[in-house]
Amino acid sequence: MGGTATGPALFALFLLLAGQAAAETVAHVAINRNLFDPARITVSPGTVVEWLNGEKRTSHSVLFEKEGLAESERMLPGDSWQRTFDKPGIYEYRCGPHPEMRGVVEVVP
Ligand SMILES: [Cu+2]
Repeated sequence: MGGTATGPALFALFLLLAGQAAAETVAHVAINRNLFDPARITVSPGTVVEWLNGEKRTSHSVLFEKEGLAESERMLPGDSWQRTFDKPGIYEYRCGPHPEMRGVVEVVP
């Protein structure tokens, strides 16, 4: 009987670890009327930020210009784009085609 408990115990451990991996936090930023909403968002390290273009016609992007990163793909209405933020810091961004559209992601431990 001694060996039979190992399987269930390992399975329980697997479920625990799988549950932790699935507990990824996603924060949402909407894009409407040529604005990021909210324009400033504060998240914990490891958070996935998802931008969703809620416009009817206008396409937008997310560009972290100061970091020298490539512009996101253009988001057509209904499209979304994600970035995971692992390190604490202040990440300013703007929209590629609309430089006046600005936002900030603040990552705080
Ligand atoms: Cu835009």
